[in-house]
Amino acid sequence: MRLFLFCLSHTTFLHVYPLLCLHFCLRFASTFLKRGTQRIGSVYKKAMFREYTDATYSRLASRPPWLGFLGPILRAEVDEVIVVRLKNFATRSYSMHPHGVFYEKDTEGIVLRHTHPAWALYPDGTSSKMKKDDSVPPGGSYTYRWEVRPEFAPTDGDANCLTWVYHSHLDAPREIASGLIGALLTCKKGILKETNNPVQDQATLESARNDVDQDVFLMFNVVDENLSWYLEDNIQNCSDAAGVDPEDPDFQESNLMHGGRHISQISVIQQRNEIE
Ligand SMILES: [Cu+2]
Repeated sequence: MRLFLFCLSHTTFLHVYPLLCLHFCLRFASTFLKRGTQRIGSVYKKAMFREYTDATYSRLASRPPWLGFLGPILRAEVDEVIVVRLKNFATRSYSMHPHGVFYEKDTEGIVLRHTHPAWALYPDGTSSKMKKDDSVPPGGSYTYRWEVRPEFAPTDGDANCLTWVYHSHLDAPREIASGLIGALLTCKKGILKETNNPVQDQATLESARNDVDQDVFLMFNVVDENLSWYLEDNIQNCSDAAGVDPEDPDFQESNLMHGGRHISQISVIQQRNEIE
């Protein structure tokens, strides 16, 4: 069994663009990064998954800087069970929903909303007890239990680990844009070391795996901050917040974070390789 202690909390997040950028590129980037009286710029409030090393959630686990706003990396081998104790320190209800593992209805972590009022909640046929996983309120806790059953394992022709994701799933597009997503790996037997947490300090990274020196995770996407639950909070940080029109196409474009932190991760990783 691999036990993970997670919490959800708010933070501000700086979207960083590639270091290897020429003048033209910088001008282009200013559309998205430059702060203005009616432009948020490059610093956004986010909700993020964070891992702790103690049951009272007082000691944050260290994490590699290239992880950006991604949540902690969850890794488990076939026949293992992932147990996540989630505590919600955010101001909204959230959940954790995994891909690539087996779960029962009480650890599915999904609310599916439907346009018809009668389908306001995912009609999964479960009772209130079985719905506690769907939505963890602010201050609330829930324990998720996910199994890496043999039928979910990498096949002989696959890589040693399959890469999946987990994310909050009350309103998945909005919550992923808010920051609530991370990587989940299911691996063949013997691939993982005992600990899931490979980071000793900011500079020293030790692989959590026996088969590679380092595994690094990049998420290539456009983070649409217009979808974030914290858009209104972010607008309030503009000096002319009252003048911001959230429907203005130029304003909306300024909130598209292309690759966000994750493109810059490549530079960080390249620099590290050059040093080595
Ligand atoms: Cu999903």
